[in-house]
Amino acid sequence: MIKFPEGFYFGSATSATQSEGRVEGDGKGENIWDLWFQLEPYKFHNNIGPKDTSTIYKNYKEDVKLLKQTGHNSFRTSISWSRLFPNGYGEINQKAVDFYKSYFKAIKDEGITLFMNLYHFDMPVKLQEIGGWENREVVEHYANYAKTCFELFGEFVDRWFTFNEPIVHVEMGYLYQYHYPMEVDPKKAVLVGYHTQLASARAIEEFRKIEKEKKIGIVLNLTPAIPRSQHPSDIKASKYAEMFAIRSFLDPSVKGEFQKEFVDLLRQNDMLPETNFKDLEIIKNNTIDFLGVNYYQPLRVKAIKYQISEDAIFMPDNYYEPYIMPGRRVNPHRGWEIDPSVVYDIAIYIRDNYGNIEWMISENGIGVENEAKFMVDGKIQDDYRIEFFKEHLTYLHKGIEEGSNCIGYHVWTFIDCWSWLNSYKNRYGLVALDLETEKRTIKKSGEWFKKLSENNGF
Ligand code: BGP
Repeated sequence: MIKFPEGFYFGSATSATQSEGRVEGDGKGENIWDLWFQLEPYKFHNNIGPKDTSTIYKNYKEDVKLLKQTGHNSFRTSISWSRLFPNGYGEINQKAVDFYKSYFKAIKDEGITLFMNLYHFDMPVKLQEIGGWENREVVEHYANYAKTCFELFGEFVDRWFTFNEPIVHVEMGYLYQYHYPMEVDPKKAVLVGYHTQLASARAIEEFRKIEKEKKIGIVLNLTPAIPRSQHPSDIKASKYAEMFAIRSFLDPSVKGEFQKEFVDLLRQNDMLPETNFKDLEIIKNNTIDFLGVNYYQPLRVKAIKYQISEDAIFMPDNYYEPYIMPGRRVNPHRGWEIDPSVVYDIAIYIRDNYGNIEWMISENGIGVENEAKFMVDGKIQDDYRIEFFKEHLTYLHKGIEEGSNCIGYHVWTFIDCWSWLNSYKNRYGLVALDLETEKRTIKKSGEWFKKLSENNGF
């Protein structure tokens, strides 16, 4: 049997926008997802927008019972900035305060450790209108929002995260057009990334003034880049991939400093934002206590094939190309490679390069389309999901045995949730959601997860 350390966190993660849903009169302000859906609904799978997410806003009392029934000893969600501050700052929405207090208290009453994230891709529209993360003022609005959350909800929250996968809103919003505002502007992308890192540090600074015992971290999607071969060109490409995709946030978050080669590269390309010494000091002095790692797929890369033209726009993939390995194992619904052994690599990478900082798997899961076809007697028999978890946990355990300081494993996700542009195409939940009736039914994996948590292993 594979046994995890005493007190290991087993649970799941979700986010506010993906799970809460909206009801008339809830007082929530709009975020960029609400706006984008109004502007271009056809971009969203089956035209389902952020209003119609898993309805936790209405059903949280029942849902908290399901957390217990699926063996959660811990759970992560996020606070919706635009629900709490409809304008991003200023007046607070009292209905949001009441909802979150009651929701979080219900979770605590079940004895579940609560992890709370402050930002999951969801910029309030009012702040996007003044430039979003491009604007230094927004950093201060975020710091104020964070401080307000620590004050209002600190009694219920055990551990905090400042951001979920910050590289995503940088790359998807400002380089690759999968998130609003869908720009292609590398200089802005760098500025947005820099302000995001600064915002994370500012939140930590506020946290330290209020909270002396509890811990705060950041969730990153970090996987060591795997070069196609040991050829020096492929290895060089993998270093670039890590520089952009991983170390850009990992180094300043854990070590308080940006990677020197990264700063040099940005400088050579005239991409560096204006910085002031004080802001860099804030980043230096406010590093994280622990790290969340979201892992879905390996980052395989190879050397670029052609010389980049002089006119080319500065892009990360001018320096490395994704490598589609022949014979790779793939989840056809999402198109993502499956390689559980990378969990072990992550464990060792953090152990050896980042001072063996405390960390956890904060998301891992498999999204499957048309899951209803696996229904037998009203229950989804998702054995593939159980296998997926077991394989990843086996490699995680190996990393822990070899000294990596991992404290938990959270799956994505609790109840089938809305997945950005993919809406409800792929289902990830331990609990199935019927979109018509809002009925929740525990899947086979949810039952298995309960045993996993009770036995602290499998
Ligand atoms: C992570 C995000 C989640 C979630 C998950 C699954 O990167 O933090 O919000 O969406 O990916 O991905 P997707 O929903 O795109 O299938």
